[in-house]
Amino acid sequence: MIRDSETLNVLLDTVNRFVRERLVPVEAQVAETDEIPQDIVDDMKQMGLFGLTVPEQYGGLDLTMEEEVMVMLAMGQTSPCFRSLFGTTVGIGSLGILFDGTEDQKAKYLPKLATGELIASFALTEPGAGSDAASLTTTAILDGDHYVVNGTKRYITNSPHAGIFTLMARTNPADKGASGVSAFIVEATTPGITIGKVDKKMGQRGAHTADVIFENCRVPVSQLMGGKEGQGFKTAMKVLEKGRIHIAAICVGVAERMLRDALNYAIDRKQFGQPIAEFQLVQAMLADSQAELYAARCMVIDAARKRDEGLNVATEASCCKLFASEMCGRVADRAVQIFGGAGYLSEYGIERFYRDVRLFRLYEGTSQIQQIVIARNMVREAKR
Ligand code: COS
Repeated sequence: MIRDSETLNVLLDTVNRFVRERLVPVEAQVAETDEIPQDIVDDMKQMGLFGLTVPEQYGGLDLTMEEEVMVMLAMGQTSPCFRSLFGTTVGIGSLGILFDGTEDQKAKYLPKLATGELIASFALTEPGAGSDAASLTTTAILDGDHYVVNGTKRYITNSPHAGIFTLMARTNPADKGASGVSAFIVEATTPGITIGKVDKKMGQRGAHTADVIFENCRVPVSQLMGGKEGQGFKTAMKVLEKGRIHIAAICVGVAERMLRDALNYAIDRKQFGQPIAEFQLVQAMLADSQAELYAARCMVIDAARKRDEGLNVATEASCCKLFASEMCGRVADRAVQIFGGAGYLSEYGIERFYRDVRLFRLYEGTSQIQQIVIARNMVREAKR
């Protein structure tokens, strides 16, 4: 749902200009240094990018899903590490508070998240619990008016910068399943938290992940999400469901960028006396990419609209994430192929995108997890 297209267009114009004039020129530098320059971070805060999804009453822009998708399509036109910096704060790191937090928790944290004063991270994955998220073993044991948290969270995006963690931990160790898990808002300054070494990754340099280790970390009872135990897994699933549409939109945006770069290269590059864009085998790669991109774009917008209408989009969200992330990988591969030898050299940038987008098929649920969610929902629906 687009509430006011004029206001949205102003925002999109601003984001498009920011991407074109500020982000694209520093893509290579950020990849080289693994740091997003502070003035860019400050500009992102000022533009309200950290508060895209926070309700207006807490100082955010309160975008609908369709509006958020539009902004992500624009953000996708540059290296995905830039989106990642505010992505956990507008997405998986803060949505738990928005969906299931108490009024006090919302009032305390959402305004600071909206301005970017606090960065939020989502702490679900563990060394032994990835796709099987419900098997997590981090514990949070009630002791007076605190929970004592012990365990290690892995691959936690933005953890080195986080002000708060949305933490999923087992409050009932006797219950090994999803219903033994609770969600907490944990302030990063709480004693007993150590952030591990920043991970060396295949791509998305500038976006940082690390382990978060909790050792007898005493978290006040007031930080239990929604004041209710046993709801944490469901909170995580709801958060991830929305996050999957957001990621799918980014996949579409980045694929558009890669295809545009490949098309321009194919028009410029001459072999056998003519631009390689005139060769049908190259055209096949361009056309397949364009068709798949169009399909993914339509899917993402459709899912966003349905979510805005209040419909259950669990299946659609997984379809979008599955198709858009796999599409993005295929487009990246064809783009490198069209660039030929230049596609393998870092100075042309396309090999960086090729590495960057590989993550899309893995995080916020692998492609195989999306297939499982889709098929399970189909079977459940058919049995009804
Ligand atoms: N919205 C609300 N509730 C949901 C839900 C959703 N989208 N999906 C599941 N739930 C609920 C279920 O209804 C169930 O509740 P009841 O027991 O009351 O019926 C509960 O959550 C457990 O669900 P389920 O039985 O499906 O859990 P499983 O352990 O079988 O796990 C998968 C399901 C595999 C889908 C889940 O573990 C998953 O998504 N894994 C991937 C995790 C992930 O994306 N990690 C990325 C890390 S963050 S970058």
